[in-house]
Parts: sequence; C-alpha cells; structure tokens
Amino acid sequence: MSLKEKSRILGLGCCGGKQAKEFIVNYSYKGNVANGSEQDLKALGNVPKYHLQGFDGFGGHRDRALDCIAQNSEFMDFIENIKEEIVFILFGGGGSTGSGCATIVAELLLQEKDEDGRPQKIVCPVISLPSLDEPIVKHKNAYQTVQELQEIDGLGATFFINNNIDKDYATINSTCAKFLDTFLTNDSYSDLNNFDESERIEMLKDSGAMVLSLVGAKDQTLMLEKLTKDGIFAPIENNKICENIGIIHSGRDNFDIDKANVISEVGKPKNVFEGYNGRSTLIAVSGLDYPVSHIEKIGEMAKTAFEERQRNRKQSMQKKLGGLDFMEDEAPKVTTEKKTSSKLDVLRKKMKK
Ligand SMILES: Nc1nc2c(ncn2[C@@H]2O[C@H](COP(=O)(O)OP(=O)(O)OP(=O)(O)O)[C@@H](O)[C@H]2O)c(=O)[nH]1
Ligand SMILES: [Mg+2]
Repeated sequence: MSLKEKSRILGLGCCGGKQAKEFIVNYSYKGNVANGSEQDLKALGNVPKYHLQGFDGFGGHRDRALDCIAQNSEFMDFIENIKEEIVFILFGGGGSTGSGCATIVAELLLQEKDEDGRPQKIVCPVISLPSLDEPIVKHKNAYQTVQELQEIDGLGATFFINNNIDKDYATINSTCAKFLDTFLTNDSYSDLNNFDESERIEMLKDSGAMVLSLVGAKDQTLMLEKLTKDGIFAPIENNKICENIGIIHSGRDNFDIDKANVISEVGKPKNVFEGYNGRSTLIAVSGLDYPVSHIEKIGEMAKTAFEERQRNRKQSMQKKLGGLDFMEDEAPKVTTEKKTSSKLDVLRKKMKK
C-alpha cells in the first residue's frame, strides 16, 4: 500500500477546508473537511463534509472548540474511528474553528497506543501561520496553537506554512499539496539507491518541524533558500538541529544537489535517505526545531498591537465631552433611525427567557 493510500487528509475551518480540497479533488486523496460555517462548506463543492452544528464560526475564540466537539459527537466518533495510519490535519493557525479543533483532534487521534505505549497513528499538523500584517487575534491564536502543539506527546512532523510569502492563498495551497503529494507518492527508482516508504515514514514520525522543497531548476542556492528561508514554509531555526534528510535526485546522478550543502544549511542529521530518477529534485528535512523565532515575531507583533490599543483606549477614556453652547438654544433634531440600546437588548433577552 502506498503512503498516499495509508493517509487521510482532514481540513478544519475555512483555510483547512480549501487546502484539503486540493488534495481530495486534484490528487484523489481520502479526506474530509469540517466547519461550523455552512457557507464555507458550500463553497467547497463536492468534498466529504462534517457540518459542526451550533457553531457557525468561533468568532476568534479558540476555546469554543471543546464545547463544539463535545456537542458534535458524530464528528468525534468519526475522528476516533479513522483507520488510516497517517493523518494530516490542515488548518489556519490564525483562525479559531480550525486552530481550536486541530489540537483536540490531534490528541483524539493519538489516544490509541501500541504495546510499547507509542501512538499507533502518525499525526501530522499542517498549520498556516498568519502573515505579519494580519490582525492581533490572528497572531494571538496562531501563537497559542503552536504552544499547544508543542505540548502534545507523540505528534508527528509539523508543517508550518508561512503566509507571509504570498498574498495569493491559492498558490500557497496548491504548492503545499504538490510538495506533500510528491513526497508521499514518489515511486522513482534506480539501481543506485531508493528513498523508500519506510524511510519516508521515519521522517513523518519525527516530531518537530518538517520542510520540503521541490525544484526543477538546477540552482542549488535557490533550492536551499526555498527549503530553509523563503519558500512556503516558515524560516527554520538557525541552530542546525534536525533528524533526517531525504533527497530525491532528478536524474541518475548527484549533480542537481550536493547533500553536503544541505547538511551545512540544516545541520548534521541522524540519517540521509537518497533516491534517484525523480521528475524534479525533492529535498525533505524532518525533526527540525519548531520555527520559534518566526512564531515569537508573530507573538511580539500581537503584544505590541495589544499594548498600542490599550494605550489608545486609556487616552480616550481621559477625554470627556464637554457641553456645547448651542445645546441650550437648539432642540436636537428628531431622528427616525433605529437606535439600539445595549440595555434594551439585555432586557429583551431577559423577557424572552
Ligand atoms: N495558506 C492559507 N492560509 C489561509 C487560507 N485561508 C485563510 N488562511 C489563514 O487562516 C487564518 C484564518 O483562518 P480560517 O481558516 O479562516 O478560520 P476558521 O478556522 O474558519 O475559524 P473562524 O475564526 O471560526 O472562522 C488567517 O489568519 C489566514 O492567515 C488559505 O486558503 N491558505
Ligand atoms: Mg471560519
């Protein structure tokens, strides 16, 4: 059975839904999407869906995920009964439905253990990190989600998509699907050596971050930059920590990429797996540290923006409106606009009870 057949793609929330659709529709993966928003689900067309009842978006509040999953027992049963060995969980870190549910779903999937106490499934989150110009709540949610991911025992490789590199989500989503599909399905072979499935499973099992680069051009510097700095993944930590490196060469020789150059960029790995005769050159590195420098930058931006808002709010509270002279002479105009009073709203709610 190929790794593709052993995999299931779960797309949570709006971002995850669109990304999962790429895999399900364009690459024929087994997969499902889940969202509380009926509109978001409708926009995805014909993909297997779970409509999370009673939660039409979490409005930025990730903490609603627990109640949502508790109240959607059919979805929880489905997660707990997934048979595939490898599960990719796709979601936007800045959102709330996807990022809130993702960490709970990961823990549900990791519950089942083998006789050695190791999780039976390989669970790989694919988190899209907000770009630096997104609002505070997006940054805060992404930061908290990564904190939670760091605490989950037995999690497999995590892919950190960097939305800062392109405003066009469609391009990021299709690139991500293409990279992962190439990694999972490459079946090129040669008499020299092969990057086989058990080696690829090893890499997916490595906890920590994983990055991929797929480059047709024979420009090593460009390839390495795309892999570690300015490709679709968040820039890797500059500490030379990694577990495994996988390379599929785009021919029968090593002229496209020299593994020594990859190692000098990402650090000395436990093992290097190499294969040949690929359509393009694929480089994969697993077991990297989470890209905390990049994520700290996101957290710092949220903190600075929050403090600025607090300061502005304090200043505006000091300013009280004084009386206007003409108020005594002129009667205020009668307005036909409907005025909503928050107190009245509260009263109406109370009356309904
Ligand atoms: N890479 C990528 N990122 C996306 C895409 N759509 C949204 N995002 C990112 O995801 C975040 C928003 O998450 P959503 O998926 O819209 O939120 P949600 O999970 O539906 O949660 P709600 O807050 O309840 O709507 C933003 O911060 C964006 O950075 C996409 O198609 N691709
Ligand atoms: Mg949404």
